[in-house]
Amino acid sequence: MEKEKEFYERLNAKGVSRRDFMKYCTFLTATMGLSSSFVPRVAEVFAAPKQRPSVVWLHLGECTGCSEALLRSMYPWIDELVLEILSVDYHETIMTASGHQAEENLHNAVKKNEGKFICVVEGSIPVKFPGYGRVAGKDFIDIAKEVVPKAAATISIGTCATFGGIPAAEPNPGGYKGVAEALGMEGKIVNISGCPPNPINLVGTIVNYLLLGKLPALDDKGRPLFAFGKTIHDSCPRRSHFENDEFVEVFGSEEAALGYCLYKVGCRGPETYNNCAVAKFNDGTSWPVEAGHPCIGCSEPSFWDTMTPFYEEL
Ligand code: FSX
Ligand code: SF4
Ligand code: F3S
Repeated sequence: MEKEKEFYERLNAKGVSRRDFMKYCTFLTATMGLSSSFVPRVAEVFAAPKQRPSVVWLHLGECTGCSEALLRSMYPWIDELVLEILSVDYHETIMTASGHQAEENLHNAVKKNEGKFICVVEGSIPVKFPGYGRVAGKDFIDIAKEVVPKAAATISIGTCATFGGIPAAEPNPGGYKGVAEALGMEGKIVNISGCPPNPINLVGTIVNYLLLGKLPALDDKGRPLFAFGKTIHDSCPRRSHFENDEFVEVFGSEEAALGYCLYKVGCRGPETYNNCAVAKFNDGTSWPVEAGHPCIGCSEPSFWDTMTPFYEEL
């Protein structure tokens, strides 16, 4: 109780009311596909955490947009909430340590918490020329082989880590692959795709794990069904225009101003699985199609090769 009181006091000091926090928990619970009866238990995961699992966050071949998405564009205080329920022991972007000290943190975290830590991997792995990507003189593939099998659970975040992403685009000279494929661990790693991915889907996966003691159910590509069970097209607010043959053919046109369907200017929503229409980005502000931009299929494998040329009808 005392812990919970302190938590709400800390939130208050950041200008976040209990009401805002409960609103967030309601949104998160719904995104996770749980009934509203779970809202108080989801709130408790943050307010009175029973455990604070160690997290080792690896950066491989990527642009760091995934970390940026988590740390900057969500509710301004979500990063702090995540830091309250997790002990992030290694994260190259946000840790203060550098050089040998950083390396030491990584080894200590893995050794001390073997079989218990959560590994989050951002970025893909070059397998043809492993030396294309290195940290501290070590190839990405060796870092991943050393850390990932020792984690209690591994989450690949972003399309690079899940399916290879932009680094793996044709002609892919380095032979980049997603983490599960590079390590031969398909089906054993949770894939949260998207370039960038939506942070709420990472938070939902972790809260699911802390609340229910297990990872969420996955689709055949290793993605949580709560987020990737439907296509963009299934939940698109422009869908009625699609059904009525009302299409945007030119950007900036009257049809575009009327919010017509973006299929003819290249929308890949019908073949892209993700919850962008419901979860939205930037504090639930908007998402590509709402902003008038077609979905480019950024959460599907090989999207850079199979969904291009962008802006052209399928
Ligand atoms: Fe990839 Fe993450 Fe795209 Fe970037 O780091 S999923 S390039 S948005 O951000 O890995
Ligand atoms: Fe489907 Fe895209 Fe049209 Fe939305 S804008 S209805 S996702 S084709
Ligand atoms: Fe990506 Fe399409 Fe969503 S481009 S961010 S999956 S709308």
